[in-house]
Amino acid sequence: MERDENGTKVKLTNFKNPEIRYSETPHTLELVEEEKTAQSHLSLHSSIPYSTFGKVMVSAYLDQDENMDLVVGAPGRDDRGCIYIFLDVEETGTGVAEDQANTIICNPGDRGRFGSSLLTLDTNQDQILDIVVGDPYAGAELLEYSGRVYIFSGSLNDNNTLIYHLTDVLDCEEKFANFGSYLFKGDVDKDGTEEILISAPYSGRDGIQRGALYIYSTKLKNYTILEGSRDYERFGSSVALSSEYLVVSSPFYRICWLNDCTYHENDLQSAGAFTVFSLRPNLDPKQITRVQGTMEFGCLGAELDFRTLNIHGRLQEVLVVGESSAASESGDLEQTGRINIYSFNQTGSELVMNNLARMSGESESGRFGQVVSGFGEGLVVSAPYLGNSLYSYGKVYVYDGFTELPAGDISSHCGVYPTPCPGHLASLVLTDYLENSLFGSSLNTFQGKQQTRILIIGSERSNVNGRLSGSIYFYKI
Ligand SMILES: [Ca+2]
Ligand SMILES: [Ca+2]
Ligand SMILES: [Ca+2]
Repeated sequence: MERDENGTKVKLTNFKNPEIRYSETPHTLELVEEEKTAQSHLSLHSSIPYSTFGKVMVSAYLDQDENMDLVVGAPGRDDRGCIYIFLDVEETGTGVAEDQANTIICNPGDRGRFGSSLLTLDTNQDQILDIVVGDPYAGAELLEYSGRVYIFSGSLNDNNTLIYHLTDVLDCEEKFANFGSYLFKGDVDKDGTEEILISAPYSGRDGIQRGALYIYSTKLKNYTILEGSRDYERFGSSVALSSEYLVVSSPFYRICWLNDCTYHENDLQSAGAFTVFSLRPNLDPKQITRVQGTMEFGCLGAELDFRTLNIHGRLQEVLVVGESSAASESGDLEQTGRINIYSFNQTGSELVMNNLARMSGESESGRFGQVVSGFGEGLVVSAPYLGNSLYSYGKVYVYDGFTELPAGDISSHCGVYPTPCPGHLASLVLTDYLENSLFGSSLNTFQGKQQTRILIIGSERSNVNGRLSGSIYFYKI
């Protein structure tokens, strides 16, 4: 043990990057993990207040070269929303996003939150990726919030410069549906081309906020709808696709106490659920099972992501499911959040899903598992609200794999206070230490030049260059 002006330092022997620090005034124990942190090598900050730049982002090869490009949503800008396109983003300089962007496209409508969701896909099959942008608040001027999705097709002009034209608009007939809140893509009918999946989580569907997922053919000619069945479940809030399965979440799903599912005080409100569909050639997805949450207000399915992880030294395809408002297993920490890692085993028509492991957040209200991403065999998990109700700073945890994965709650096996300790198995724990910036509200990973892995972290409420203007940070991991 040693003492300094900050208190008494205690060295730990069973911790990878070992140190907790004890302070006498007030009595606190703080986990010090300096060796696991890294500095961003590049950052971009919007200079326009309330832009929430960095709320969503997507990386793709947009122009015809081998340098990765990036599209970032700023849905709050000017009460309309805009998207920013950074070509060859690794070459971009640090600084003001408005100065560094190659192109900024703003909402063709007057009001809304254009850029709340983003996707790249070649809808007209001319070999140039198009940009699909959601505005779930379209209709705001009439207070109807039906939502709308815009398709901007890319083309090269005479100077070989990439330009975008608005070529399609997808509208939703239903008021208050928030169509376009989230966008996904994947080959749902197994014909070799990817469909666009558009969620409308507030869609009623013969009830209230049951939610719907519209599956559009690549050429946008027709669509099918999958929908929620229980009021307020918000089906479609997250989606994951593998080559065999489509998984759709309902994070506000209520577990009913009564058989007819009318309200009862013993209901588990917002426990959440996710529904697994099998993908079939040239047919609509077929529901095969639904997994329900077990914790009231846990919001199982706040995030879904198929990943191939190194577990016990073996590569395995798993479904990572965020349960971002779950309390810790001891019940001590409210809304700390957790992730659940499920394996899939299909025998004939029966699908068995095993909860291989869970990992919980380290702080009350942290929302660990709100956003999940990955790279290769690794996993990245964010907790954007870490802290307390007055002051929070987000953290992002990078895991290279789980060769030591114990069963059950793997974040409670570090044997030190405070538990859970999701940083224990992480190779990197990143934060911006900026108050209430929502560091980790979005994540993006891609393979950069010279085999580097690039992780981009969004802080949609960062105040670096203007109130709630938003920032993104780049790390080599
Ligand atoms: Ca490029
Ligand atoms: Ca195209
Ligand atoms: Ca298809």
